[in-house]
Formats: sequence, C-alpha cells, structure tokens
Amino acid sequence: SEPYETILVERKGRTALLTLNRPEALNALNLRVMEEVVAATRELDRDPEVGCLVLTGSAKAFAAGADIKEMEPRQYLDMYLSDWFAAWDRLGQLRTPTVAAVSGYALGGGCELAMLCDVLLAADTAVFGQPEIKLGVIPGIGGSQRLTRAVGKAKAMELCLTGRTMDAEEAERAGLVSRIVPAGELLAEALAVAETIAGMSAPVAMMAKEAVNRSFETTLAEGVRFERRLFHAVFATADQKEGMRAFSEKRPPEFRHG
Ligand code: CO8
Repeated sequence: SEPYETILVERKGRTALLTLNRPEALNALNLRVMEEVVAATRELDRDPEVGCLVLTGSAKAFAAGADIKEMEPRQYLDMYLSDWFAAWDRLGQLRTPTVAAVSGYALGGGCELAMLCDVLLAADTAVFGQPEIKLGVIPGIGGSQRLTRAVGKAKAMELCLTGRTMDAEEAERAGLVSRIVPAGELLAEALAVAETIAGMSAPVAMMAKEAVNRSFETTLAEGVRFERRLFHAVFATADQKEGMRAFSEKRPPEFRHG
C-alpha cells in the first residue's frame, strides 16, 4: 500500500489498526487525512485477510475536529462544488466491521468520525461533543443525525446548540459508546474486540453489521423482514455448518469465512 503522511496502518493477524497521526494539530481532520483514511480503509475493506478495522488517535486526542484553519477562508461555492466532507460517507459504507478506540478529544468531526464506526470504545479520558456552533458553523460529517440517533433529541439538541462536551461517563450513560476502558488499556481492549470479531465468519459478520445498520434506514417490519432474509442466507455458508457442528461437538469453531 502507499506511503501515508497523516495516518499509520499496521496489520495484526486479521485486524488492521489505523492510527491518526497529526499530533501537531491534535489529529485535526484536513483533506489529506480524509483522503488517506478513505483510501486506506477501502483497500483494507477489499482484503479478504482483514476481518476488522480499528481506528484510533493519540492519548490526548482521537481527533479535535475538522481542520478549522483549512476551512476558515473557504467560500460557499467552493464548499458546494467540491462537496466538502462528502468522501467521509464512504467510511460508513465499508462492509468490514470497524471499531473506534477513542481517547481524549473527539470533538466536531472527531466525534462524527467515531460515530461512523460500528463499535465505539471510550477511554475514561474521552471527551465528546459537537462544538461547531461556537465557530459559527454546524456539524458537516453527519453529527446532527448520528448523535441524535445515538443519544436522542434532548442531549443531541443541547450539545449541538451550546457546544457543551460530554465526558466518557455521560457518553456511556447516553448510549453513545458501548463501554469505557481505563486509558492505558484502551488499545489492547480495542484490538481484543477486533480480533474476536475478525475470528467470526467474515460474511456472517458483514450480514450482522448490515442488519443492525438497516434499522436506522427503515421501518420495524421492513427491518425484521430484511434480517430474516439474511438469516436464511447464512444457511448457504459452510461457516453456519461449522459453527453449529462445533457447538454439538463441544469445541471452538474454525470459521473459513465462506
Ligand atoms: N483544526 C485545526 N487545528 C486544530 C484543531 C482543529 N479542529 N484543534 C486543535 N488544533 C491545533 C491548535 O490550533 C494547536 O495548533 P498550534 O499549536 O499551531 O496553535 C494545536 O492543535 C494544539 O491545540 P491547542 O493548543 O488548542 O490544545 P489545547 O490542549 O489547549 O486545547 C482543544 C485542546 C480544547 C481540543 C482545542 O484545541 C480546541 O478547542 N480545538 C477545536 C475543537 C473544535 O471546535 N472542533 C470542532 C471543529 S469544526 C468541525 O469539526 C466540523 C465543522 C463542520 C463544518 C461544516 C462545513 C461543511
């Protein structure tokens, strides 16, 4: 894969670890970061040897937002014609499960980036928020939509209108993050979660992800129907036979991802 300037990509077994690496700007998300994250994750998504992606930042900042200095001089037509931030949508279209490991600041675009991932683990030092309003702008990478779906209107409205941040405890209570981990154990725990996911049948994990994501896009009856069709489809895989046979034989399954 290509050399990247703003991210580090490592492989650990069937897990790929992607680390945002712009420490001088607290991992502020400029166009270069967006292009590199999107390019790297799309390449990993197509790799059958990769079963889960972990996205992380530094101890101090997962990402302190979109790059304010890069945006400050922009004009409307410039933003509209380049469809500023639209490429981030591709992160939500990955089929491989993704885990965000958030330590420190996840503000603005940083919070939105974490919410684009499937599993969100927070260090006890994590701080979440959509402070765009304080800069005279609003969220632009889906924050007003995903935060509202994650924590409900009451908190999302307050956070987006006042710019107030949430600590890890509040974020967990509100349902934004799945779990809080001591900061020193965050990466190890995220990699362990990823390795667990990557050890499952890859196509079945993709279907589970697709089914959960469908709940945000459709009615309950349609969502249940969609789930049922995928449930029927897993019986076309060898991994379903292996998983159920291993249970009967009281041994761990050996999924072949097919
Ligand atoms: N963009 C650019 N540079 C940044 C950003 C950022 N978002 N955040 C931090 N930096 C830079 C600082 O400018 C500083 O650089 P320098 O040393 O050259 O001055 C360096 O990172 C270190 O930051 P601080 O010195 O400020 O570190 P502190 O520990 O004092 O403070 C904070 C940390 C509280 C996180 C503080 O940096 C801060 O408030 N950052 C901005 C947070 C924010 O407002 N984020 C939202 C950004 S807007 C956004 O994400 C979406 C915009 C949507 C627009 C929609 C358009 C379509």
